[in-house]
Amino acid sequence: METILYQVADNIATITLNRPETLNAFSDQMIDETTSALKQAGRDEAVRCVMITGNGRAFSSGQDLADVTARAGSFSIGDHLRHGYNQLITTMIALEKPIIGAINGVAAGAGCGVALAADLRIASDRASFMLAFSKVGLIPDSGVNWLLPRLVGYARAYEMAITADKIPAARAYEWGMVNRVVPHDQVWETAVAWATSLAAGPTLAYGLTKRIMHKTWDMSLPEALAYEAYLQEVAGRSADNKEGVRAFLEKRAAHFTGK
Ligand code: T3D
Repeated sequence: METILYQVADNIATITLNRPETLNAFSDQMIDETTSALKQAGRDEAVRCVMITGNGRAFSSGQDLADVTARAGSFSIGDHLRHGYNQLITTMIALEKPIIGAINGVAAGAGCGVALAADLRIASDRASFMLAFSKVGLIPDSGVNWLLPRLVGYARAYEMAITADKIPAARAYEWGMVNRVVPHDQVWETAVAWATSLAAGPTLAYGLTKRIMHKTWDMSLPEALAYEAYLQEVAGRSADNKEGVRAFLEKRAAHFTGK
């Protein structure tokens, strides 16, 4: 990996976007490496929580605009999305382990899309979110049109898209885009503390919860209830369910294995 750092320790995989000279703009290589790292975290049984952050003062400034100018006239942005960002966002949503975004600075354009595709966001009080797409004459992509209105509602999402205004962390919290805002120097330790706690949790149940919460958006109530019964059957057969019940009855902390 040349554009990101990938590290696994204490059941937590950490992905650090690492092109600080461009505010961690996404080159094709960084899109591919981030996607590969997420897939690797998904396959690795030792990984029970994933963290994603940016090196330097930004989370990510989105698509590398210097690369855009080097494109041939026949270049297809649609294909670029299909083969790049769409794979990245789909991998994040399909990864059945919690992903924490430690949002250390500005998250713009596709960088905002990646931040929103994390399951939980802890933002530095210096962070901001910006749908920079319209500034370069584009529509939002990288899942933003699906993710953002669900978090903040259509009017706020549309406003962010057409103004490209920077939404500071405090307002993002008020709008429901982030779970916590902490002083800048505490963002990393807060994210690690949360990840450590999640990595000791019932990983299978966390993963199935992520799956069902995404799937039920498009379901009727009867379909959602049926799907709950189906997945609860799976969770109910897990070692963690047995351990959780036993631990409650024995009045002790549960020791979950994630299985
Ligand atoms: O094309 C497709 O495939 C479709 C996909 C599109 C997805 C998208 O993400 S479209 C949106 C692309 N992103 C942007 O339009 C954001 C561009 N950046 C900015 O607006 C600003 O940089 C920020 C608001 C993010 C931060 O502003 P500021 O003032 O804190 O920093 P800065 O001075 O603008 O940037 C610092 C350096 O990073 C600077 O380089 P230099 O002058 O120090 O050598 C700047 O050029 C570089 N940089 C920032 N963003 C990008 C970038 N370099 C390449 N690509 C960038 N996106």
